Amino acid sequence: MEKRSLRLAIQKSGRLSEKSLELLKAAGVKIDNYSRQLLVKAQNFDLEILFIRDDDIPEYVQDGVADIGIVGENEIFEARKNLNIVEKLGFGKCRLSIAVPKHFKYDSIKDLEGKNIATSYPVILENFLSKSNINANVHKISGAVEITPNIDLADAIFDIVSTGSTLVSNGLKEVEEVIKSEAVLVSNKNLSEAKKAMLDQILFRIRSVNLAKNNKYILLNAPNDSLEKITALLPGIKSPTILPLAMEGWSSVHTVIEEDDFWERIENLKNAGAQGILVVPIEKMIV
Ligand code: PRT
Ligand code: ZN
Repeated sequence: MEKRSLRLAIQKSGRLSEKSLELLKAAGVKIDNYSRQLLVKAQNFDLEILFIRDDDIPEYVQDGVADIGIVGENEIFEARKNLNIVEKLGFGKCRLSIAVPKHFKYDSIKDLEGKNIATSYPVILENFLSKSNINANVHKISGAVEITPNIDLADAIFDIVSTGSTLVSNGLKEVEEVIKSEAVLVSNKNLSEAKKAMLDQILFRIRSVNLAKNNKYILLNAPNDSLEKITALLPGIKSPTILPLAMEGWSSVHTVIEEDDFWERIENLKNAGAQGILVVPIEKMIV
C-alpha cells in the first residue's frame, strides 16, 4: 500500500541545507526536535523530510523513494533523470563555467581543442563541448577540481562558480559560462492524486513566501496636486490605496513594489514630490 505522507528529500548538510529548512519554516511546516536524522516527520503537515546527499536526490525522486526534492539544477542536468522541475526557488544561485590558468592565452572556445578538462560535471561539459564542436578530454574528478591545473593534471577546469574567489585564489580565470543554476523543487512524475494535492498545497505556500520576498510594501505622503504623477509611478497589485491625511491638501499612498527596480522607483517618487517614504518587508503574499 502506498505511504500516505508526502516525502521531501533535502540536502543533509551543505550549501542548500539551511535555506531549504528556512523555506519550509516560512511555509509553515514545523519540524521540531530534528537532529538531521535520516527521516523526520513534520509536526503539523503530512510531510516527511528525508536528509540525504545532494547527488542522491535526483535518483531518489525519480525512483519514488522520495516524492519531491530540493536540489541544485546542476545536479538535475548532470544526473539526466526523468523528473518534473516544479519551481525555481531563488537560492543556491551559481554558474558552471570553464576556467583556465590566468596565463593561458584564451581567445575563443577553439583554444580548448585537444585539451584536458577536469570536472565533477562531465555530462553537462560533454554536452556543451559537443554543441560547440570541440574535441577535448573530459576527466571526471569528484572534489578539489580547482587545484588540478596547478599540479598539471589538467589544462582547464569546469566547475561551479559563485563569487569567483576560489578561481582567483587558484590562479585561474573564468572563460566560458556554460549554465546558470539555482535550487529547484522537483517531483516524481507519477505522484498519486492525493500527493499531487499535497504538493500543490506546499507549492502555494512556497510561492507566497517567495513572492513576498521579492516585494516591498511602500507607504508615502504626497501633496494632493502631485497624486496623479505619483500613482502613475506605482503599479500596485490592483491599484494604490490613497487615504487623506489630517493635514489639509495631503494624502498617504500605500502600495506594493517589486524589489528589482526598487531604487529607481524611489528616486522617481521623490522627484515627483513624495515625502516620508516608508518601505516595509512583507512576510507572505497571496495574490
Ligand atoms: O555532501 P553533498 O554531496 O550533499 O554536498 P556537495 O559538497 O556536493 O554540495 P555543496 O553543499 O557544496 O553544494 C550544493 C549545491 O549548492 C551545488 O550543487 C550548487 O547547486 C549550489 N552552489 C551554489 C554551490 C555554490 N553556490 C558554490 N559556490 N556549490 C558549490 N560552490 C563551490 C564552488 O565550486 C567553489 O569551489 O564553492 C566554492 C566557492 O565558490 P566561489 O566562486 O564563491 O569562490
Ligand atoms: Zn554532492
